Amino acid sequence: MFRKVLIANRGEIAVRIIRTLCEMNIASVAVYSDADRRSLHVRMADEAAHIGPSASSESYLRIDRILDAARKHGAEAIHPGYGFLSERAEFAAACEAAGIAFIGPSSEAIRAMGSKTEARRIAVAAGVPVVPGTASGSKDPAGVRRFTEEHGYPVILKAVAGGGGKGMRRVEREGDLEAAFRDASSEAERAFGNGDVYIEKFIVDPRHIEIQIFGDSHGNYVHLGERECSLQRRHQKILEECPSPLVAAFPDLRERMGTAALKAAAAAGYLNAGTVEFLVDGERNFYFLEMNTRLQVEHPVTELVTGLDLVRLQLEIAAGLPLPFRQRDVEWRGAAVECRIYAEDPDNQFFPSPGKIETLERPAGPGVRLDSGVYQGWTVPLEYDPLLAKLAVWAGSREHAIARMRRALGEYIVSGIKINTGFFQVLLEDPRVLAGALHTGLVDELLTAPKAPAPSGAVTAAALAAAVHAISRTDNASKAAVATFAQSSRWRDEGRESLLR
Ligand code: MV4
Repeated sequence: MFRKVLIANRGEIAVRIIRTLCEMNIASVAVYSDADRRSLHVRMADEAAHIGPSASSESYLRIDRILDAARKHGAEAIHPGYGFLSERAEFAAACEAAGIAFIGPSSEAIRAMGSKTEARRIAVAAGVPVVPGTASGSKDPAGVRRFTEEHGYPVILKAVAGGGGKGMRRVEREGDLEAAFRDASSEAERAFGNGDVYIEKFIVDPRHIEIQIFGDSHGNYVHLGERECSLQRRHQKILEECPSPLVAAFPDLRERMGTAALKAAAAAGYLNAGTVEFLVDGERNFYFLEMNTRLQVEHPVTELVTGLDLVRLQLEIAAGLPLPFRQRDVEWRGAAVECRIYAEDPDNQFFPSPGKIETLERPAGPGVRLDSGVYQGWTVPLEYDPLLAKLAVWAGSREHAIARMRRALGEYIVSGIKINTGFFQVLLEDPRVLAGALHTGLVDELLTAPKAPAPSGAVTAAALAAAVHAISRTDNASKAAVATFAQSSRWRDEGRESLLR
């Protein structure tokens, strides 16, 4: 096993990785920018290397400086975390060339999966269902027009180099196709330096369910089941859970999606941790969407339900060890929910709210896990993603996990900055969320729900009494709160083209 590992990341995920290194008696090397001199990950690591100014382009994205730090500190391996360089094939290749183990898949696998059409090709070749669409991208709309002539509307245009919603356009009718194609292509060119666009049939109100997989260097593959990630806002996941309520209701789905995910991974000769994303339609048909070649933000819900440490598995596989268990040994117990805690103000259009954390009270108690990258007295820098922490809970049932999450959210109190815990309280009161009837548009629907009419003096006591009788107290409270969020969210939407609705 490695004796020393460098973490090419910051914040809560760097802290998460350091914790496992500590348990495995592996020395940790943090890297930090000017803005992160006093950050928790630097304090927790055994050693630390300054890698440049606050701008990530001058620090966390600098392959040369990170490799210099690894050599200087004698690190034998680098864990990239998520974001930053984690899915840059050239970073994995540079590590390989420097004789430093990259804790993740090969640079070729990262490059292959970075092309959405190449990933689709691999899935198709492996016999995994994909959404009907074109096999390759183009800068010329002729190919996608031919597709719509055969398959009709609605469709979705996607950037070949895309991800996270950039370079995507939903198109409802022939008249909009040409302009949408040009928009998607130029947006993709600006964002990824590649304006190639392909087309898929649009799946209406899908669920987003992903499968965690692992492959080792001995040819063993296992899947660790699914995560339900349908609750998103503007292509950012905000709440994730395991099991998916859909899989809980139709358990054969886990086996079928797990097997499909492993077929795609094996076809790509995939090594280490990966996530295969699927869209699931109203008839429970699932379609391969893309494969993420990194440890994901939401990995804790899988850890809570399977009892495994995914970072430990990554380290063991990168060190050449075989997976320490077989597929039949994997068990899923109870239910886990995770909320992403952001320094942002839900009452003010979810604007980032960086600043000094004056006071901080952290949730704890039975079944509560807090993966946090902050401490009281620290100043949240404005240069980076404002994710402060992930609050995850485990309980015997989904119902209990949600109750436990609401209890833990209530215990999470900060002053000096705004956090989004109140928004989760509202979300976790919504009848559709409680019923597990999730889809990727649900959060936006909640946020744009019409504002309840203001109470008027003319309302009679009798009418009030009847209304109170008809609608439960929690329902009222949640509607009022949702209306507040809806109002602020509409401000943000002004002047912006809504991507998919
Ligand atoms: C889709 C889709 C419907 N049909 N593809 C959005 C992010 C990107 N990874 C893929 N996305 C979608 N692709 C087809 N053919 C709907 C979405 C989508 C979505 C997917 C996952 C999670 C949230 C989403 C929010 C809106 C749209």
